[in-house]
Order: sequence, then structure tokens, then C-alpha cells
Amino acid sequence: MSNDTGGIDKPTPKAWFHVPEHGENSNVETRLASLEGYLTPNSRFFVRSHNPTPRIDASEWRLRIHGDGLSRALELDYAALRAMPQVAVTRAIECAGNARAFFAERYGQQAGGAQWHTGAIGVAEWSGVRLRDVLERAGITEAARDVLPVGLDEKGFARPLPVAKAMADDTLIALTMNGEQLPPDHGFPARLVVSGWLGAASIKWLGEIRVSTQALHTHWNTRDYTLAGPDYPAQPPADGIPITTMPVMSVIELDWNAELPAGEHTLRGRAFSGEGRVCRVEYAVNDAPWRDAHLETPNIPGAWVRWAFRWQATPGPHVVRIRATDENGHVQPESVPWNDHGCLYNAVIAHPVRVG
Ligand SMILES: Nc1nc2c(c(=O)[nH]1)N[C@H]1C(S)=C(S)[C@@H](COP(=O)(O)O)O[C@H]1N2
Ligand SMILES: [Mo]
Repeated sequence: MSNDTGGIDKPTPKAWFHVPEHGENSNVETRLASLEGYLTPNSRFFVRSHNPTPRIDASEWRLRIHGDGLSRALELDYAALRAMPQVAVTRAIECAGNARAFFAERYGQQAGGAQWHTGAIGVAEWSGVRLRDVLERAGITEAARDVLPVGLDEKGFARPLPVAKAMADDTLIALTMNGEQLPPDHGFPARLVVSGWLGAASIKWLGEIRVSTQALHTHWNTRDYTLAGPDYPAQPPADGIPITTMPVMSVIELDWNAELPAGEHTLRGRAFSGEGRVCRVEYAVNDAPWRDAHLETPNIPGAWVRWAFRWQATPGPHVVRIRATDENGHVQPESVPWNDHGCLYNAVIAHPVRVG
């Protein structure tokens, strides 16, 4: 292993990944400067796991679907899922804690958790079975309220979602990622993909789905992955507001404190907004006024859009700022109020660049 990432199965070379400070050893963020095409290759996709990657034998594996919101319990094996109609979607998965490190910069105090910069996001083409198709096969009833997918990793990571989101067209039990069998680190043999929601909704190594007529609560929608702190009301039993969709945000394909030669450069990056679509990206270098960056195609809702601008770089230190706006008029703010878990940091970031 080239980094201290012993819980992860795939190689994590420094050319492709950063290891965030104070992370567990099953966390790596994508080095955005290493991205090339629209999709994040599986080999470079960030990994955020609360437990080491489990080794699961697909031939022994079963998905158990049960609960009082169903007419019948169901057990599906890998072959049965593969035999059902397969659907493909291109969607982002972004950790709710992406960019958490910037709370420390702004408030002089670290929010608890891995100190991610902006690389805890990736976009892939996922294919598999609609969760809705499975729930309908189990005879989901009118009274069903919450759906709890449970992971097979050591401590059984599990976070509920409401029936409406579970039944959405693009909520998948994914079996493939960018045309390959799901890699072990990303949830083999099956993971949920919950479009536009925080990454923690997209349960990996799925083993069980419980459908309840009651509101469901786990550690992961009450004590963590909530907006909690002085500016946020508690929503008992949660210590704050349980996080659902991800806000508008942009990232730049440059390392922190990147060094560039003087001369003309094309600076590139990506912008995204939960379930929606980004329609404008602006940039400002140092104190210059905001100007529009060029948006490329494709621009898939729930995934991201690539942006670019030309920059005549003169020697010295510079600061590059990027600001995205989505189709609903949401703009990246100048600041984000403190929250104890350091989630949803989507403020404009002053990115330092040194030109030699
Ligand atoms: N079973 C299980 N699913 C999980 C997790 C986990 O620790 N265990 N981590 C979640 C979190 S917090 C995120 S951000 C995404 C990360 O997905 P990735 O590792 O494929 O990038 O997976 C989610 N699904
Ligand atoms: Mo996450």
C-alpha cells in the first residue's frame, strides 16, 4: 500500500488519491487534478467506508427484504437480481462531509470527522435494478413509510430513506459501476445509489432492506449526518436536521497550493447540485470581477457539468475562486454557518495557486 489505507482493497497511489487528516483508514479522496473524462474511473473514485472493505462471495450472498410495510418477505440472490430489468443512470456520489476541512480554516476549529478537501465526490454510470421494482415484488403497501437499507460491513452501516425517494425512477440497487462489476470498495455485490442525496444514503454491501410503516431512526440519521449545532434546531430523536439532498458546489482540477508555469492555461473543474443541474459557473482570479466560465457537455442532472476558462498566469501567488449556480437559482454562498459534524460545506473556496 502506498498510503495508510489498509482497509481499502484497491491500490491508492498518491498520484490519484489524498488521505484526509483524522480519517479512518478506509477513506481516500480523489485527487481532482488527476481526472480526465466526464466519469470518474473506478480506480480513482473516492472511498468513504466506516469499516474495512468486506470480502463477500456473491454465490453465497442474499438480499433479504422484509418488514411490516410489505405484503410478503422476499429473498433474492445475485442471479435473481441480474435477471430483473436492468437500468443505467449516471449520477454523483458525494460525501456530506466533502470540504469539511474548510470549516477549520473559517472558524479556527475543526469540525469532527475526516478533514476532506474537495475530493469526496465522484460521478459514475451505475446499472442495476430499480429499488422500486424490488419493493413492488415484495408487495409494498400504502402504509409503508420508511425504507432501511443495511450494509454487511462489520458494524452494519444503515441509514433510512422515505418511501417516496426509495420509489424514485433513479434510485437503484446497483450491480455495476462504469460498466464493470461493482468493485469491492464500492459495495460488491450490490449497493444503493440514491441520486442527489448525501453519499451516506447510498448503502454499500447491501444485505437487507427493511420496509416499515413507522419512521425509522439509526445513528446515521440522528447522531451523525445531521446539521447540528447552535444555528440548527434539534429534531428529536435527531440532534439536528437529518441531511437529504446535497447543495450546489464546484471543484477545481488543481491541487491545493498548485504550482503552474507562467503563461496561458486552461483551468478546469466540475460543478454539481444534488438532484439538479448547474447552469452557470463563474470564476474570479484575485480581485478581478466575476466572469463566466465555459460549460461543457454533457450536463446530466444529479451528476456534474465540466467547466473551463483560459487564464493568463503571471508569476507570483494567486487565488482562484469558482462559484456555481443551479437551475433553481441556488448560488454557492460566501460562507456556511458552523455545524458540529462539519457537513454540507459549499461556500466559495479561495484556492491558492503559485505561478513560477
Ligand atoms: N455499508 C456501508 N455503506 C456506505 C458507507 C459505509 O461505511 N458502509 N459509507 C457511506 C458514505 S458516508 C459515503 S460518502 C459513500 C461513499 O461511497 P464510495 O466509497 O463508493 O465512494 O458510501 C456510503 N455507503
Ligand atoms: Mo459520507
